[in-house]
Amino acid sequence: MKPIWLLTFESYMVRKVGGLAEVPPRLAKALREKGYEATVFTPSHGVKLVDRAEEVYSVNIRGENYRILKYRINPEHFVIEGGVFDDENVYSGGMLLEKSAVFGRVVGGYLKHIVESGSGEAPSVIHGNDWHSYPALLLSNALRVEKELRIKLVYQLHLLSKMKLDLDFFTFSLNIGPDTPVSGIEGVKPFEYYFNKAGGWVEKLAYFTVDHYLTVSNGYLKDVEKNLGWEVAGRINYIPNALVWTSREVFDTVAETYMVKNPLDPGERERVRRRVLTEDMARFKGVITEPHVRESLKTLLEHYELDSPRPFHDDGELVFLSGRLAGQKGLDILLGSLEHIIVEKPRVRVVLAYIPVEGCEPLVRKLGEYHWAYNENLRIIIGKISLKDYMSLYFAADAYIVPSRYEPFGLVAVESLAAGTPVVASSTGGLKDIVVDLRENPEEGVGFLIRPGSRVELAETTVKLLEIMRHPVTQEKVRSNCVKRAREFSWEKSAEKALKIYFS
Ligand code: NHF
Repeated sequence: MKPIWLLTFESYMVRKVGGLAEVPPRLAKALREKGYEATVFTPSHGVKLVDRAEEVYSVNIRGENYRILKYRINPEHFVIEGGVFDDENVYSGGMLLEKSAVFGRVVGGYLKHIVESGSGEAPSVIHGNDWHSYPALLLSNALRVEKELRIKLVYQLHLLSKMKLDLDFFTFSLNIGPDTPVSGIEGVKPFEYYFNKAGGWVEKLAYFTVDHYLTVSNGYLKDVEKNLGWEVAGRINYIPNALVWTSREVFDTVAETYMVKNPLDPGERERVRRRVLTEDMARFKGVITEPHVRESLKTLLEHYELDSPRPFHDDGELVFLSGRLAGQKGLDILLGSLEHIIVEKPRVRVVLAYIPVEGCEPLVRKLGEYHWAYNENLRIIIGKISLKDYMSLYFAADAYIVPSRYEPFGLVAVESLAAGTPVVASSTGGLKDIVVDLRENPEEGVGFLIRPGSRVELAETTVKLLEIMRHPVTQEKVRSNCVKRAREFSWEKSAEKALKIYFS
């Protein structure tokens, strides 16, 4: 069987910023379990994996030497290192365009090399994720036309960026001339034709020039269609994301630290919560991995004393939130509803664990002000914490909140369900597919869906959920619903759907 290449700017096995890092490697692993030779291609972003690697290809681009290193991990990774990829910033620091172009040229160069030398097997499918992988798809497209190759090109959108690029970018950074023949929805045409049709908008250009255009949930698919325009209606498909961790993995990990015997037992949950809130919080110190972001936030974090979280004086109902520190995630909506929640539930403990991204300074300032004002009830962790501590927070929580303005999938929601913790989420994108509302389905409900942006609804439903969780019998029932619901999101199912799309 011919290989399947999955291209991504993030893999949790090399470098992770957000949810994207979880998806290609997990899909690749599930495809391998079905007997397909799936490989993840990703830049090193300055990371050196400890495993021994074999160099499969090297190329010189503008005086820099780039290498593809093959790592025999599961799933197999081809990590590209050298030149711009020695830089540790993934999306920040002004190198992104250059990184995306070089990624394209190395992957495209490697494809050409194996086709011409016959030294390896050309893939049957190249599946690019988000616009950073598009240059690689485009160069593969041009090569496919030139050499009459049989390769399916697949593009999966994880978050609309509306990124626009100049024709110069393609001409100078990718060596794709305006006349280069590429194939697309209207057949083989000069590149400039599709470029103009898309107005330089990469996500639209991708739509015109790949064989299958996908996103990550049924809910988000509708948003994408609306955004891209009438031509795309009914022609986009989706492969749902799935579990980052199983309930077993969370429960086993938590049991190691907190000696939990029955993970659904409300008494045991409360014991873990007390330990987490009143003792262990002290060591939940976040690490910021992108140097550019770390530098720009250093003084702000010190100023607002956000650099090391203090434990709470005593226990209380725990509401947990996490994610990237971006406007999309709606953190300001939660902050706006805090007063209301605290008035109703004075002992509530709200813990936020957020990964900062470029340009998040205004949000950090806002967080800093709330941190001072709501000292009794609020703790903020900025940066990454260990997986074990992250799982413990999910496990200890009585409610998890996803106040996103829009959300392609919302991996955090399934992470929470797998930990047995119910979710209050905005009714948007993938969250609509994940959360079963307790008001509509009391038997199988796992939380509440609310109008995106509504502070009042957010406060009211959070208070309501905390009330429900106060009663041990209902709490246990809701928690077991969450665990059951999480099982619906399996990579096995998603890999099956991917294969149907690839080979249809
Ligand atoms: O889960 C991976 C992730 C999604 O909703 C998430 C997002 C970016 O915003 O598909 O991509």
